[in-house]
Amino acid sequence: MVTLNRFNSDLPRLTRRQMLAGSVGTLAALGLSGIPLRASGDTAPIPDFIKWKKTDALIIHSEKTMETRRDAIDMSVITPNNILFVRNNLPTPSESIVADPDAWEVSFSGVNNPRSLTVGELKRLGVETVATVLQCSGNGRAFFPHGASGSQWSVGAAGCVLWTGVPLRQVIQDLGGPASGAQYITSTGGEELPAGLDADTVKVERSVPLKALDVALLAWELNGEPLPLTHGGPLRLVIPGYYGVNNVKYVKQVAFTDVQSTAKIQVSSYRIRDVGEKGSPEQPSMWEMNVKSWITGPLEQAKSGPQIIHGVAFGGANAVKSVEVSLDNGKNWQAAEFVGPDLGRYAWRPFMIAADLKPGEYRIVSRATSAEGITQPRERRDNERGYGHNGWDDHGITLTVS
Ligand SMILES: Nc1nc2c(c(=O)[nH]1)N[C@H]1C(S)=C(S)[C@@H](COP(=O)(O)O)O[C@H]1N2
Ligand SMILES: [Mo]
Repeated sequence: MVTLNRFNSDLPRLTRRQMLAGSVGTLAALGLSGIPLRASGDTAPIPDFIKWKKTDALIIHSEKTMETRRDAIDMSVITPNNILFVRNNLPTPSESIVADPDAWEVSFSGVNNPRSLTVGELKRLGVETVATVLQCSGNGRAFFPHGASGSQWSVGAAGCVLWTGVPLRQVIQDLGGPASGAQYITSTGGEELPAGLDADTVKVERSVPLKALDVALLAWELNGEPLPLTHGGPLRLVIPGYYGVNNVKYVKQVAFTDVQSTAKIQVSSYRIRDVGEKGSPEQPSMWEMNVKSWITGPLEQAKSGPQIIHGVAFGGANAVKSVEVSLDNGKNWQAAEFVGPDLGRYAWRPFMIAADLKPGEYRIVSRATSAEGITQPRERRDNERGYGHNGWDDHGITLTVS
C-alpha cells in the first residue's frame, strides 16, 4: 500500500479522463508502474555516495537519481549542497579523484595552442563566482500524461547554486583562442566507461554552441565549498542558462569543434520531438532553459487567516522579470514580490504574496515572465521524453484551508 502524505502535493493533478482511462501515464504518474516514485513514508535505500546529504529532504528515484522535495526549497535563494538534486547517467567515479583536486588534469583542444592544464594551474588564471539554476531537462516529467520514460521528476530536479571557478574564455584566450572554424564547445565527463561497449553509446559528452564561451565557467567550488564528487568535483564545466546535461561533471576534456559530438547523449538523446518519435540530430537539443516558476509552500493544508504563499522563479537563459500568482487556477492573477537579493541573470528568485485565506480549497498557480517578455504558457508541450516542461497549469498545487 502506497501512502501519499507529504509527497502528495508533488504528484501531477490527474484529469478525470486520465483517472478513468488508467493509462500507463497515469500509473507512471502515481508511481505504480515499477518506476519508483516514492511516498515520503517509504524507506528508499540511500546510495553510499549521497550519504552526506540530508536525505529526508530528497525523493530517491533510483541509486543514480534523487530530487529535492518541493517544500525543502522553501524560500531559499541558494540551494544548500546537502539538499541539491543528483542525476548521474553512469556510476559515480571513485572518491579518489577528489583526494587531490588540484592535480586533476583537463585537456584543451581545437584551440591554437592545445595543451592540458591541472586544476592547480587553472586556479592561477582567473576566478569568478556565478549563481545559476541547475536543472535537469526532464524536470517536470512526471506531469506528462503519456508516461514519458526516464526519472519521474516532479519539480525538484533543480536548484540555484553558486559556482566558483575560472571563466573558460580566459583559459582559451591564454591558449590562443579557438581554432578557426570552431562552432561548438564539446566537453567530456571523466567517468570510466563500462568495458565492451561502444563509447559513443555511453559516454557523457556534450556540445554547446560556441557563443556559450562568453558565459562558461570551469568550476571547482560549489556554494563556497570544494566541489563535491557527487556534483562533478574536482572540476565541472558550467554553462549558465543551459539545462543540467550541458554542465559536464568531472570534466577531463574541452574541445572546440566544428561539428557536434557523435555521442548518443548529443546525437539523439536530449532532443525535443513529438510523442512516439525517435530522437535525431535535426530536432532541437536541450540547450537554453525556458522561463519557469512553481509554488514551494504552503502545500496541501493550511490554517485560515494570513499566509505567505511562496515559490521560486527563473528566466532560463534570461533574467526573470516578474511573477504572478493566482489562487483560483488562473482566473485572477496578482503580482508577486521577490524575496531576497538578486543574484543575477542566471539565478532563480524566491517570490511571495501575502494572502488572507478563508476556509476552502484553492488551486494555486504561478507564472513567471522573463526579461525578454516571455511568459510561462498554461499548457505543457507534450514531447516524447518529457523535456522542458514549464506549463503553469500542471505545476500548480491544491491547498485545503481549514
Ligand atoms: N560527467 C557527467 N556529467 C553530467 C552527468 C553525468 O551523468 N556525468 N549528468 C548530467 C545531467 S543529465 C544533469 S541533470 C546534471 C545533474 O547535476 P547534479 O548531479 O550535480 O545535480 O549533470 C549533468 N552532467
Ligand atoms: Mo539531466
